[in-house]
Amino acid sequence: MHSSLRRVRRRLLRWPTPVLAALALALVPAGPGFPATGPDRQAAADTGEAAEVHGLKGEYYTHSAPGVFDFHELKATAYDPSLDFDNLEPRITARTGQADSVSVRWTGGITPEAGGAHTFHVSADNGFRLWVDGDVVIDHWVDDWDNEQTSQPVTLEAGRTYDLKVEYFENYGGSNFHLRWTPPGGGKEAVPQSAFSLPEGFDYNGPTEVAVQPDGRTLTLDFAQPLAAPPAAFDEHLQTVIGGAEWPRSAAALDPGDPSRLVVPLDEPVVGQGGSADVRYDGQGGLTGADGTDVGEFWTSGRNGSEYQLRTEWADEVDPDRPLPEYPRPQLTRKDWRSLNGTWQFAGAEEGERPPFDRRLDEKIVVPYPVESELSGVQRHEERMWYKRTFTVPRDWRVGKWGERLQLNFDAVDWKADVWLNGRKVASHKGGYDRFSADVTEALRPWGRQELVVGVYDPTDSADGENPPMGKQRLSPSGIWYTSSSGIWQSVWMEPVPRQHVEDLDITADVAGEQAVVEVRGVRDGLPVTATAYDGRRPVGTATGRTGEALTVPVPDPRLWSPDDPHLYDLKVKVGRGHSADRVRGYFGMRTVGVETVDGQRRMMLNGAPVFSMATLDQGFWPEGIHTAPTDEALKYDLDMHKEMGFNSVRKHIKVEPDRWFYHADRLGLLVWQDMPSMNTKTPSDSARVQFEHELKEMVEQHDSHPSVVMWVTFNEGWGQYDQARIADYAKELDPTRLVNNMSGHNCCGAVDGGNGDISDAHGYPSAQLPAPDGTRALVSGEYGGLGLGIPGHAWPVRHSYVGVDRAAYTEEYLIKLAEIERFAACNGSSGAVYTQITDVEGELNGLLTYDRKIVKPDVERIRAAHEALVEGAADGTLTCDAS
Ligand SMILES: [Ca+2]
Ligand SMILES: [Ca+2]
Ligand SMILES: [Ca+2]
Ligand SMILES: [Ca+2]
Repeated sequence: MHSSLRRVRRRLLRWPTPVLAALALALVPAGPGFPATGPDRQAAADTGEAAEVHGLKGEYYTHSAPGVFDFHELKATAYDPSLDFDNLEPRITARTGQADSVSVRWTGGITPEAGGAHTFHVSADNGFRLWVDGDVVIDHWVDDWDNEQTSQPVTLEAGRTYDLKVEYFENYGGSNFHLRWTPPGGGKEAVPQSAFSLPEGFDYNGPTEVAVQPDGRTLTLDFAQPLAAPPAAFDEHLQTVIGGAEWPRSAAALDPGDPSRLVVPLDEPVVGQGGSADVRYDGQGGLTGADGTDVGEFWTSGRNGSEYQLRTEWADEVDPDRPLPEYPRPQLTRKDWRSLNGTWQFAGAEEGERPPFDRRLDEKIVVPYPVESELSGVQRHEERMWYKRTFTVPRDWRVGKWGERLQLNFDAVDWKADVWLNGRKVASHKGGYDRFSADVTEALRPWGRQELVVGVYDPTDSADGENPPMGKQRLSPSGIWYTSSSGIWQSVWMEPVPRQHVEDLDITADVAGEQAVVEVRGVRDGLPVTATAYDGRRPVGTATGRTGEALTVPVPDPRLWSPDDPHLYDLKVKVGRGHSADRVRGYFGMRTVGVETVDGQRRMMLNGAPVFSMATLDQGFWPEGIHTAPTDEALKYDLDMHKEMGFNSVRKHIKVEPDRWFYHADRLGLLVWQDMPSMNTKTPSDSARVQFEHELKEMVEQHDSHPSVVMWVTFNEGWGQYDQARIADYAKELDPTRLVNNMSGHNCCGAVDGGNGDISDAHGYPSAQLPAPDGTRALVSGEYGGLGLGIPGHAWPVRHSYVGVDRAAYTEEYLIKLAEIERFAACNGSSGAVYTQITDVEGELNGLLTYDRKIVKPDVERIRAAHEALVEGAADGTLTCDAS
C-alpha cells in the first residue's frame, strides 16, 4: 500500500507549483468532469493550443525465419505511448499475426526535464539495442531474457529533443520490454510518456493521455483535439483492459466540461495499486473530432491513478479504541487481564535517538496494526519508530501486595523491540513472530499514569539490515513478495501474576497410556502443583506433584481429536499455595501423528490410521491490515472456509499467526503445517543463522501444545537455506512429537534437500509433483495449482497479469488438478497436497477467495464433495489406483 503513496509523493516533489494545484484539485473528483491532471493539459489550457502528443512510432516486423532476428516484413505501424510493457504478446500478436519471431523498431524524440548525465537501462525478453542522438548506447542483440543492460552516462540538455531509436526482437515464449533511465539527481524509473515525442510525419489522433482517476471508477481518455459526441456504436469497438483484465464498464461519453476528453464510467472500482489501463479502438466505431475528421484506430495505455483501497467487510468493524479485544492466549488463561491495544502516540525515529520520555509524539497509530497498514492510520513504512501511551493499573489487582506482580505481554513486534516503563528499560527482544513478556513491577509508579514507550527497529530486507526471518515481506513488493509489516502487529496487554507464575504449559497427549503429560514451565522446581482435566464440566482425571517433574493426568478411554471430531479437553492447573498460588487454565487434544509403512509405502498417520492431508497454502495477509487480521472473526473466517470447502489441513506459509489462530484451528479441526518464516533468499550470515535458530525455537515452544499443529516446515524452496539436515534435526529435538519437513519444494529453485525429517516435499505448478519414494519419508506435494483468476473490483490491478482461468471454467479446472492429486494418493502413496492458495494476496490472483474475502471463486459444494471423497477414500482404503 505504501508503494503507491510513495509514488504519489515523488510526483508531488517533482512537479512545478501550477501542476501541484491541478493535482490537488484532481484528488477531489468534482462533478461530472474531472480537472486536467497532466502538465501538458495545464499548458494547453493556458495557451489554448492543442496538446502535444507524447509517444513513439512503432514498426512491427516478422522474421524471415525462426531464429533469424531480422526486420523482414513490415506488418504494422502503430503508436505506442511508452516502452514499459510487462507483456508484449497481445500487441505483437495483433500487429503481426504471430506471437513469436517478431522485431519492433520504435522511433521518435526524447526530451529530458533536467540537464546532465542520464543513464539508460533496458530489460527485455528477448534482445535489444538503443540509440540516443544517433549513437548506440546499448547493444544487446542477444537471445536471452530479462538481462538488464545499462548505458554509459549520456549528457543531455534540459528541454532539448534528441532522436531516439530502439530495436527489439522476440524469439519465442513470453515477451516484455522496459526502457528505464536514471536522470540527474533522480532514481531509476520507467522513462515517462511525457519525455517521448513522435517522429516527423507520423500522424496520430488517438488519446494522448489515459488515466484511471483517483476515485477508481472513472477512466479518462484525453485527445489533442475536441471531439464530437461518440455515436452509440463506438462502445462496441472500444476495449478497456485494466491490470490485464477486461474491465466491466458503461458507455464512454464526452466530458461536458472538456470536449477533448472521453469519460468511461467503470462498473467496478480499480484498486489503487499500480498496474496500467490499456485502451484499444479498432477505428470502426465512428468516433470523430468536432470538425468531423475520423479518429483512427488506436491502442494506448496510461497510468492507474486510483486511490481506492481494497477492504474486507471486517475493516468497518474495527474500533480504533478497542481493536482485537479477545483474550490473546487461550492455552494459558488467567482471570484478570487488560488489553493495551488502541490508539497510541507514534513517530518515526532515527538510529541512536533518545527515547521520547518527556515529549509528546506527533502522530497516532492504532495498535496492533502494522505501520504500513491502512488500519494503523499511518500507512507508510518506517524502519525505526517510537510508540508511546499511558495506562493505569487496576487497583483490585493488588500489584505489589502479597508478591503480586504486573506482567506486560507483547504478542509480536517485528523485529527488534525495546520497552521502557516510566523511563526504565524493562525489555529488549529480537524476533518478529513470538510473544515476549516483562515483569514491570519494579518500574511502576505508586499511583496514577504509567508511561510506556516502545522503540522498534525492523530492517526487513534492507541491504544493510540484519536479515531477520521475514517470510514474504519486502520493502519493494512485487510478484510473490508483498508489502512489509513493521512494528507492533499483535496484541499488547497486561495481567497480574504471582511472583512464582506459569510461563508455559506443555501438554503432550499420550493416547496409548490414556493420559496427558503436563509440564509446567517458568516456575522454580519443587512447588506443589495440581492439574485436572475436564471433558466439558466433568473432571476426567487429576494429578498432583511438584514443579520440575512431568505430571501425568489420566484421560481414560480418550475421545480422540481429529478434523472430523476436534474434541478438546479443558485443563485447570494450580501452582503454589494460598494467596501466592497461580491458577491458570488451558486445553488439549488427544491425538497421535507419525509416519509408518502401510502396504509398503511410507504414509502420514493420524491416530494410527493413514491420513491424506489436504491443505491450502495460507499466507495470512489482509488488504487493510497486512499481517494483522482486522478482527478475530476475520482471522477465523479463512479457517472456516477451509472446513466449508472440505479441506482437512492448512499450511501456514512462512508466517506465524497469533495464538488465537491456532486456537481456532484446534476447535475447527484442521491439521496445521507450520512453516518457519524464511530469511531473505540470500545466504545468511553467521549471526543471522543464530537468530534464525533462536526464533525457530521460540516458535516451536510457543505453539507445541496445539493439537492442530502436526508438522514443522523448517525451510521453503531454498530461501535462506543452510545446514538443512541439522536444522531439521534441531526442530525434531525441540519437538519429537511432531513431523518435520526439512524443505518444502526441495525440487525447486536451487533448494537443497537435507534428506532427513519425516516428509519429502515437491512443488509443481499448475500440476502437482510428488517426490520419488526414499523408503523413509512420507511423500507430499507441498504446493501446486495456483490457478489465476482476477475478479475486477476485488483484486489489485496486477502488472504481471497471469490470469490463467476463465471464471466459468474455474471449478472444472480446479477439479482437473485435484484429480491429479487423487491419482498420486491412489497410485503413489502420497500423504498430502497443498493447493496454492486460500486467498489472493496483493498482486497474486490465485486464491480460492479474493483478497477482500468477498468473492468465493469455486463452486463450494462441488469442491467440498471432491475433497471429502479424496480424504475419506485415502483413510478407508477405497481409493485404489485402478479406480482413479
Ligand atoms: Ca521470448
Ligand atoms: Ca511470444
Ligand atoms: Ca517486518
Ligand atoms: Ca510450549
